Amino acid sequence: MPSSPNTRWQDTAVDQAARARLKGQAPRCIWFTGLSGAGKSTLANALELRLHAQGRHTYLLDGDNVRHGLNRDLGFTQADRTENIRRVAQAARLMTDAGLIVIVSTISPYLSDRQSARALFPQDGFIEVYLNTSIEECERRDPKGLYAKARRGELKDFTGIDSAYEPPVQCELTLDAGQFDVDACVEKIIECLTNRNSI
Ligand code: ADX
Repeated sequence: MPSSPNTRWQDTAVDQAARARLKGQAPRCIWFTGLSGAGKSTLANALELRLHAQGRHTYLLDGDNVRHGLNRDLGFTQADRTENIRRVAQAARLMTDAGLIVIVSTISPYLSDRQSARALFPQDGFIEVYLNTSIEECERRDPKGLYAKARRGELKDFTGIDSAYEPPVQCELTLDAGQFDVDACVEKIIECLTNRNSI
């Protein structure tokens, strides 16, 4: 929906199909969701490395990184997270329009926000990967010391502590990153992409 009644969609002579053809790949958005410390960034990195080595043109949108620039004005209230995910999804959408395989790594805790993100892509264009690492395991790892801070009451609205995480009801792939190692998880994602004719 346009923000103003006075704007009009402008078609471009070079379209997504033409851009993708030049790259010899099917544009996709691979969307990681899960708690902080679940292993999303590690896995997203490993996946990008693997796709890059295969000659795929990729880009990784990592929640922490995007919050340094495009989303630096947003915090962690429900409204801010919703806006965070809306912008990340729109950026991912633009990048797939450019012909890229985009990997998104954000907590994206709300079902409805992930649903809105999915709706921006064609049916086979959005692959949601849920890292179901338990809160106990994430808190045990606590790579950034944020769970400890949240428990001490020094960090409000922390996902899994005093802010909700809504797991996917239906997604393309669920990974138990507590059980499988990184290589095995990447393998499962590659298998999923291959089965869906995505790579
Ligand atoms: S999301 O909920 O809006 O999707 P996003 O993935 O962008 O979150 O950012 C999460 C990262 O921000 C975490 O990995 C963590 O490093 C940091 N962070 C800081 N404060 C919070 C908080 N209150 N809840 C969750 N993550 C937080």
